Amino acid sequence: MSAALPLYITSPSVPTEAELSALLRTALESRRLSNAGPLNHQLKLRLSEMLKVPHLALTSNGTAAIEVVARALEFHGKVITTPFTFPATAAALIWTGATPVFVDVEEDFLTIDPNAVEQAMDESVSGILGVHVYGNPCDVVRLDAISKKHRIRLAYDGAHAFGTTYDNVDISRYGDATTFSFHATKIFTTAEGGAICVNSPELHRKIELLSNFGIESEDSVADIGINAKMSEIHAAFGLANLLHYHDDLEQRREIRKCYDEAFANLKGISTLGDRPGISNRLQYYVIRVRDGKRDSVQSDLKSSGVFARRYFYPLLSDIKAYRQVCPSASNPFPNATRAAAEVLALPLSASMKKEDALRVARIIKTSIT
Ligand code: T4K
Repeated sequence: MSAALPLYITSPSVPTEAELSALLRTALESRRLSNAGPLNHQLKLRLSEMLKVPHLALTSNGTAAIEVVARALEFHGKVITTPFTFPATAAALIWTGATPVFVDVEEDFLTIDPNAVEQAMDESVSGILGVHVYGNPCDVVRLDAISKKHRIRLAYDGAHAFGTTYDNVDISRYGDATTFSFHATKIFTTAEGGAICVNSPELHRKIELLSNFGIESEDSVADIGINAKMSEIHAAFGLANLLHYHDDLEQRREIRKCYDEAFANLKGISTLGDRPGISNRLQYYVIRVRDGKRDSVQSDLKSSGVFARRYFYPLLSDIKAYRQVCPSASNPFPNATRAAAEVLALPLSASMKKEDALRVARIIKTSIT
């Protein structure tokens, strides 16, 4: 019997060489490689239609997308966010001159707790940056009410939530702006890339401007922007990947179902639930391992060639560099702290087979019993 192949947290969806080269030919023949070329235009159109969103801008990655949004919404002073996230969320705030104020997350969905947001509110808060953790939306209704009450802007880091709908509309229709990541590890990928969705045409224009150095025309630089543009090569990769996107989702759904069944009544393990009203939470499959056994389960998986990841550990509030610039980091975050000690993201990708998921579940069962 041959040894099982290693399984990573993800394996990117890739187009075939023929699919990609057909699209790349446009860029190669025209020698148009960047700066709002025809492939960017096509991808923008396809994604806006698919998500049914009014305004979508493409970016070089999900981190740059947050930075552009922070500038476009004029975040300054304090911005309330969560310590239970990938470093990019808070780093983007700090790089654009704001100070993250960390607050705790909700126990069930691990998204920012609206009660904690209310409690942290003061006059120097200019915005809220929620994170749709693992594709589970924040409590968008309550956060919307809080941001309106305090007259501050509300943005979402939706790096994990591409294609998620809430109450049958795309998740990016909530708040002032939502960012997505199209990194290789994401459900829809352009290798590196991202997007920003907004409802307001004025805000969209500002975002496009800021993503291209603030250049309005040959004669005018209207703002202090940066380079957050997606290249034509990355846009070609995205367009080619869209050919398989729905099949990929189906396969991910199958794997998720398999895991759900395997962990349904397993003592010591709980799975993360979906916030009611959402669809398509297929970016990450996350379990919580109780009784302090998370790290030994991860290590047993690793010994068998299964590379699960502790997204998100450590909490940003426990990282020295963040503690030095975020006074709020020394506050207690009981829900986030417990989650950081228990969560384990298991391999999930469209190239996995049911047998792979069953193998992962078997190792976990043996490890915890
Ligand atoms: N906000 C949130 C909430 C995020 O999670 C992220 C990114 C962002 C913002 C920022 O978006 P981007 O600026 O990245 O667009 C990975 C990703 O690099 C990162 O995009 C992602 N979140 C994060 C959750 O995961 P690492 O350091 O865990 O990646 P790495 O290199 O260890 O890769 C994980 C596994 O994926 C590897 O073991 C194998 C597999 N892999 C990875 C790559 C890059 C492949 O099979 N092929 C590949 O090309 O951060």
